[in-house]
Amino acid sequence: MSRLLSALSLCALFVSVLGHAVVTTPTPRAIGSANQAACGTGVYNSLKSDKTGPIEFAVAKIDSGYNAAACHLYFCRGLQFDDNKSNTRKYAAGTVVPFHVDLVAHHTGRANVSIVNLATQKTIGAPLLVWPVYANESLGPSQWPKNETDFSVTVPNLGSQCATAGACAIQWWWYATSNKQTYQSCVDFTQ
Ligand SMILES: [Cu+2]
Repeated sequence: MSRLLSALSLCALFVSVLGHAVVTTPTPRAIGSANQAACGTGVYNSLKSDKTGPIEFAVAKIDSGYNAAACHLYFCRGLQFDDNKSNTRKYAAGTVVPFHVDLVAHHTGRANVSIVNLATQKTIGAPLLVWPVYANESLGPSQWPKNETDFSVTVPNLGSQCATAGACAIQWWWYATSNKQTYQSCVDFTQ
């Protein structure tokens, strides 16, 4: 019994310490030196320590090296295009893009996938996909909806808005209302 209890508390410890979700397909923006320059070492180290961790953990590490004009933690997780110039792809209108999310821990919230304008930091058009309820923590593994971790979005015709690398990304966004934590991954593309 005591062994079971300690195993359970170890598990709870892992759930609270380890992070929570990140897109793994397509390969999303990664962290690099441009993030450290913009966000400061405290934020950089926090983001780097766990790519699935909530943005709020990094916000708690903001130090004097944080440049609010350059590091937008609640947009693409503060990860910078300059660190990801070699990781952009081209999506013609109508391209169906398969996604996989590594969902490490469930916290009930809501989520969506949108195309974002990287200059204005606003969404372009309606979300491509919306989950009114996401990662419902009251469900067991056998009940987890498969489309929370494996889904596809169809890239619309964006005119000329996304012609230049660094203009647009697809952003996966999850806000866990149950613990007030935010998760984002961005996939840079041109059209
Ligand atoms: Cu979590």
